[in-house]
Amino acid sequence: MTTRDLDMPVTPANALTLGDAVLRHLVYSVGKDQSHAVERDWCVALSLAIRDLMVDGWMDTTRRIYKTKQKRVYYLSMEFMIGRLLEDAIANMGLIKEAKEFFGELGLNLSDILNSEPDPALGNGGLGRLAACFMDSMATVGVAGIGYGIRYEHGIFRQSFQDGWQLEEPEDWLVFGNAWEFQRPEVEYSVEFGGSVQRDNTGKMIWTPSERILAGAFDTPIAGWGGKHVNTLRLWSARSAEVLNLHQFNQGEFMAAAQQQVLAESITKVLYPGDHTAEGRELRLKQEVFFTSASLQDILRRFRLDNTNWNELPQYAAVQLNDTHPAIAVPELVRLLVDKHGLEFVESFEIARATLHYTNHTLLPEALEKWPLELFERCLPRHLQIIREIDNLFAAEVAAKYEGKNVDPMKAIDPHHGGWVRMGNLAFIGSSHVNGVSALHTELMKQTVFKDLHEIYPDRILNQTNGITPRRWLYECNPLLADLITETIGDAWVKDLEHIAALAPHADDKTFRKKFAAVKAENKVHLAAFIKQQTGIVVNPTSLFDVQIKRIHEYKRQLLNALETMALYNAIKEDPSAGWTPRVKIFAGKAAPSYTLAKLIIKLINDVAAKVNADEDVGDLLNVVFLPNYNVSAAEELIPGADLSEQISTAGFEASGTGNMKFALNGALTIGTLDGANVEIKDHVGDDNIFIFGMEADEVARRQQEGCQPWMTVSETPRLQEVVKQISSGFYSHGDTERFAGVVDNVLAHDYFQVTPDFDAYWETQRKVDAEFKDVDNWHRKAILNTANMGWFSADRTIRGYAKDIWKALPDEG
Ligand code: 26V
Repeated sequence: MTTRDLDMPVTPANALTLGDAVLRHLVYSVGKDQSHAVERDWCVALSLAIRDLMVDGWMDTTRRIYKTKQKRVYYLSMEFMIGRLLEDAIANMGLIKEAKEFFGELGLNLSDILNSEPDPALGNGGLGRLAACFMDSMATVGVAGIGYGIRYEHGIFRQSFQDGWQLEEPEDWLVFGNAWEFQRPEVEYSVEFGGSVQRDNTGKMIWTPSERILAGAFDTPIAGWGGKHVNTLRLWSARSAEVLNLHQFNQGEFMAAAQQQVLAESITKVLYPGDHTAEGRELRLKQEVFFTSASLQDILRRFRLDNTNWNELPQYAAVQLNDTHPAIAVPELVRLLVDKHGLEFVESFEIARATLHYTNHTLLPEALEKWPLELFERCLPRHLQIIREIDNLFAAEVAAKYEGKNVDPMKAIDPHHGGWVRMGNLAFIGSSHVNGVSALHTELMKQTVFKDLHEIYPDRILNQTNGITPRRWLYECNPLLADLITETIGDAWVKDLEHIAALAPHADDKTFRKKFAAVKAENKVHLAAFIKQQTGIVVNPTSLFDVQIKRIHEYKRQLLNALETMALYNAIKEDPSAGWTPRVKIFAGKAAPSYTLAKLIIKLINDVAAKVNADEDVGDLLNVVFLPNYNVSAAEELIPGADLSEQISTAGFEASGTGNMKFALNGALTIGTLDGANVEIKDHVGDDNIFIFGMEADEVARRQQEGCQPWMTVSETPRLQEVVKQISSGFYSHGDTERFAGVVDNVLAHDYFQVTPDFDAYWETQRKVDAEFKDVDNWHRKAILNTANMGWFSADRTIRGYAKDIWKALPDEG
């Protein structure tokens, strides 16, 4: 045995070649030799080797931030849809080529190894994926960012289909451990619930909680492009304050002894998938308080390391609230300052308001959080008191400015209708900036949900249109296109996507168009293989690949797409030789487990797929595919192979969309409504290179208010009428006339999301798509112009916008 020389300097990770480092980890960390290692083992060994390389940059970054007192940005989010981390880390560290070569020499395929990593899906959809893109961009731009969230033991459910119906099974991303995280047992905070509040003899409020849960930190380093700036994603895991009731255990009451622990740990057990049971709601509120309180305690501790003046907090820390889920930060920060640090209430509120900023991500009434007062009284009595005081302060502020203004509808607490805490109002009142996520959405925020508050604080609302990281969403997911772009204009676009504009002139170059077309063709062959492997369905890779992938929701109108598919099927059947453009309709997305209609729409699409795909008269002219278990990894497979991107939400309802940006960047043309960021995408790619149809937001709002008669519209839309008749007569359900009654009833009697009045415009526009796809060379010219004109939609631009307008945090230039 060798003895260790304690004075020996630590060998920096970069002293080894990547290959040697991987082999060392395979043996000494994974405990396997090469001959027995399976892909997962290589994946862990490679992750650890790359992580080592990131650690030096991570520590340098931290030291630099402390030294320069760079302002820190804290991104509080219930969701981080990070997806697999290994390829991202290798790419950002500039080691893709080296890794490929190393495994090549061993006769192994890097992409098989990358695919063996579990996909952490700690989110529901767009809001969570945006948080992940922001982490990448903050590190690339040099913002001193820390992401705070929850280390869910189980991310969003795994979706499969049984006879076409959605089945939900628990997801298990941590089952083989997590190579990326560093557990920090010493970083632990107590988060309290319940109990009562009493005034002591000095007049101070004393909260005696009845429940205490500990939050423990797990850190994941997030490297920016080039690996120089490395930020942290800190996720909290819950633990009982009481380890085990040994007394009960010794009495043989094993279940009771462990109960406290099980209850406490249930807080971070599972991601909330958006259902609405009473027990579920209480757990969700506790999750929100849990991670928000732990994060704020951590932020204050860090601030106190080198600062004693609380009034300087906003100068050194900006806290971004990702939707209202962490809005409890408003009273919690005030509570920490008043109850724990002895500040006055008014001063504390001023500090909190100057530190906090709130992003709104939806105008849908059911997604705007509100909690029963009763629940707050029971779980958070001290916070409720503080919210009442904030409301009073707010009312006084308004009264001083506008005499006679009725503030009640704007307050955080609504004492009527049974009593509610309105989290959107609370977040607005307690933040210095409130932002929307696309130009249209921000405008609608001002006109609708926050109309009154906007009148009082006209400078508070501003826009920051969403963006996506070009590293994951082009460089990594589409290596063929990335290589072609780099070969043509150089590689500056990876770090600064605005450089991709240099591609535009090449749209007029026939040779380049050919190369671009060859890349798309190869990506489609790859996607066809993926579809076959996932579903068994064989599709023709030369068909038009028409893709709609996102959460299943009425406002996103997968139903409109499905109805058009059925109408197209009828038309093809009627005249198969009419020169149709062969098309594959590809769907993917999860429905919330309790969202009955969304689940019925999935079943309908699966039933349509079964019928259409089996019809030999139709053959390759139309195929329908619903891929199970949509997640970040599936998106990375699908997007590079798409020709057409479906962004067909009811105008006024999609706050931004970010999938729309990913498709356009990868050279798919969009068919879409003037909704969310589609409006800005159209402005950038040009009217000729996008297919816009349907009603605009103001018309939709007018029709919804007037109340329309969808059955009349259906009767005036023959193609749609026929399809609705077929569905009700059991055409897609083996004669079962009841199965889709819920869908038919919705279309005919309610149609809140205006599928029927947009149907014809959508049909006509799809036929325009058919015609344009026939001129394949011109199609590719437009596709190139989409890619070339998407530079502005980099999340780096978005982050710079937040840094300048909201956080006032200068990036670290390195
Ligand atoms: C609401 C709820 C309510 C029930 C429990 C689970 C749950 C989870 C999340 C939400 C809020 C959803 C808001 C959201 O994801 N909005 C999306 O945000 C994207 C990023 O800004 C944007 O691109 C999408 O248009 C928007 O729908």
